[in-house]
Amino acid sequence: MPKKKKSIEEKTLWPDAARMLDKAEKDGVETAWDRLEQQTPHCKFCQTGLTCRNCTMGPCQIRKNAPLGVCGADADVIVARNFGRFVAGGSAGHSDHGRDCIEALHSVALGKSTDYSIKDEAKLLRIARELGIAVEGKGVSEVALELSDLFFADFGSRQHEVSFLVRVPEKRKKLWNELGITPRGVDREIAEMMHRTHMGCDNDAPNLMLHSARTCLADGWAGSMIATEISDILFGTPKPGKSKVNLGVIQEDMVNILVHGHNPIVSEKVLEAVNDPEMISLAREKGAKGINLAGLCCTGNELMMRQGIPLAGNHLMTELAIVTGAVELIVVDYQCIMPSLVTAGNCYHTKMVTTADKARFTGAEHVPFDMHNASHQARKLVQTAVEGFSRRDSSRVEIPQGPMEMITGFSNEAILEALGGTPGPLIEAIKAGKIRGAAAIVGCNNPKYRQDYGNVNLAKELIKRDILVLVTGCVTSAVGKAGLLMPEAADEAGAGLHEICKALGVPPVLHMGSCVDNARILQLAGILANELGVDISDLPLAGSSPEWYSEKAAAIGTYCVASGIFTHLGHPPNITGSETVTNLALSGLESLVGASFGIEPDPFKAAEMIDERITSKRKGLGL
Ligand code: BF8
Ligand code: SF4
Repeated sequence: MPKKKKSIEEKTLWPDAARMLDKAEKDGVETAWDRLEQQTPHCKFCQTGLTCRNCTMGPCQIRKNAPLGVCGADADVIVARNFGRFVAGGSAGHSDHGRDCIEALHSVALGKSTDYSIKDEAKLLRIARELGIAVEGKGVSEVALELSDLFFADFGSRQHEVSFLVRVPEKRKKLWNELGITPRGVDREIAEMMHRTHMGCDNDAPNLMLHSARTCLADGWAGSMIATEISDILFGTPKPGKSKVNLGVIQEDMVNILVHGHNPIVSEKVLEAVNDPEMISLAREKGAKGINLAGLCCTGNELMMRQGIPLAGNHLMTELAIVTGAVELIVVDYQCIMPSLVTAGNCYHTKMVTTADKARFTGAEHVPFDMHNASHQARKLVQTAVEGFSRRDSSRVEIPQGPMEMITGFSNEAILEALGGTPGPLIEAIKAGKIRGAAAIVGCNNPKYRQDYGNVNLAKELIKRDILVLVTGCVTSAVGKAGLLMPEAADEAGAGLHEICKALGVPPVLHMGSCVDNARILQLAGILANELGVDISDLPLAGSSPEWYSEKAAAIGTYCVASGIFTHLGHPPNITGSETVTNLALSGLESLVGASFGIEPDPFKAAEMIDERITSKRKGLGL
C-alpha cells in the first residue's frame, strides 16, 4: 500500500513552520518530516527493544521461534540492557556538559581563563556553604577552586553519595539506600551501566532497571544540577524578564546569527562579540543595520533565561530557521543538532560552524572553543557572519512575521523572591487548592507528532484545572508561541490559579530554563517536600514529556520517576518487547520508588491522567 503523505497542517501546529515547510518544498530542502517518511515503517524489533548488538555472536533478534539470543539472553534481559544503555547515553550527555562547566569554573578559579569570570559571587558562596565548604576568610577564587574540586569528585569513583543529595528529603534518601540506588560518582554509574550490559554480566531485568534509575539519578541530582548551578555562577542567576519567540525574531535587515546546542559557555561568548561596537560598525559597512542573535533549542533557553535573547524555535524549527534564507551563520556546540543542518545551510548562504571537538559535523567549519580563546574565537565567528551578509540572496528570503512576547527567567531564586523569600505562600496556595499541584512539561519535538500539538494542549488543559505548569527545553518555544508564557494567559487558567497569577503578576506557565535546568525542578520539589516534612512522592506533582525523542529525555523521565514524581510520556521508549520491563515502568516502580510512568499520546487524556494523580496525592496529604 502506498504511504500516505502528511499534509503540512498535519505536520505542525504553527503558521511560521507551515510557511517554511512550504518554502522548503519549493526550494528543494529536505526536512526531518521527509526523512521520517522514508524511514517508515520502522524496524519492529528495534522499536520494541528486541534486537541486541552487544556482541558478535549476534546480532540477535528475539522472535517467537527464536526466543533467546545466541548467549541465551531472553527478551526481558535484552530490552532492559538496551534501555540501560539508552539512558546511560542521555545521562552522559547532560553530565559531560556539566563537566565542561566544572572545567570552566576551575579554570576561572585558577586565574587561567580571562575569558570567563564569576558573575554571581553570592550564589557561589551560598552553594559552597550548602555543600559543606567553609567560606569564611577565603577569597572568591579559593572557594571556586574548592567547589570545582568537589564537583570533579562527584564525577569520579565516589563510594558515597553525590554532593547535591543534601537537597533530597531524608525519606527519599533512605529509600534509595534500601534499594541500592543512591547515586555515587556520575561517571561511575554510567561506566557501570556499560559494564553491566556487556555480555555475561547483569542478566536480571529488574536489577538492570534499578541501575538505570541510579544512573539517571546521578544525572539529575549531579551532572545536570552541577551544569545548572555553575552556569548561574558564571553567567548570572536568571531573573524574570521579557523576550520573544518564533521565526519572526530573525530580522531581514540585520546580519542573523543563530546559536544552537546546549552549553552557555559558547553562546554567551558569541553574545558578547555580537554586542562589540567594532563588529556592529563592520556590519553597517556591509549594508546591514546591525547584528541580530537568536537562539535555538537549549542553548537558546540558556541565553533567553539569563540575557533575554529571543528564541527562534525548538528542535523541529532548526532546519526551518535556515529555510528563511536570512541566516548568515549557525554556531553549534553539542546535542540535538541535526547533521542535516549542514546540507540545509548549503542550499542557501548559511554557514554552519562547530565549536566542540567532541561534536564535529562533516561539511561544517570547525572553530574550536576553549577556556583561553573563547572571546577571540567568538569575534572571529561574528566577523564570518558579517562577511556572509553580502552573499545573501534577497530574492530567496522569506521570514514569517510577528514574534510572540513571553516572560522568562523563573529560576528557583526568582520564584522564592516573588513569594517573599520562602516557599510558604506557594504551600498555602496548594493547601487552599488555589494551585492544586504542579506539572513540569519538558522535552522535545518528534516528527512523528503534529509539532507542539501535545506540548501546547497539555499545558492549556492543566492550567484550566488549576495545575501550575513549569516548562523547560523545547516545550518553552511551544508554549511561548501559544502565548502561555505571558501574564495575560492567566485568563485561560482556572479560577484559583488565575487569582494567584494575577496577584503575583506571573504567567500560569513558568519558564525554568533548558533541559539540564530540570534540575531546578528537582530542587524545588526537594524544597517543598522538606518544608512539609514529607517525601517528594507525597507531593501533588507530575512530569510530562509529550513529544520526546532523545536519550536525554528518557534519562530525565527516569530520574523524575526515581525521585518520586509520576511522569507521563507521549509514547513509550523501545521497551514494549518485554512484559516484565513494561510492567515495571508502568506500575511496578510505584511500589519501589512511589512513582511510575504513564503513556498517552492524546494530550487531553494525558491531562486527565495527571489530574487524577494530583488529586490522589492531595488526598494523601489530607487536602
Ligand atoms: O536537551 S528538549 S530536543 S534541545 S533533548 Fe534536545 Fe529535546 Fe530539545 Fe535540549 Ni532536551
Ligand atoms: Fe546475541 Fe547475547 Fe551477543 Fe546480544 S549479547 S548479540 S543476545 S549473543
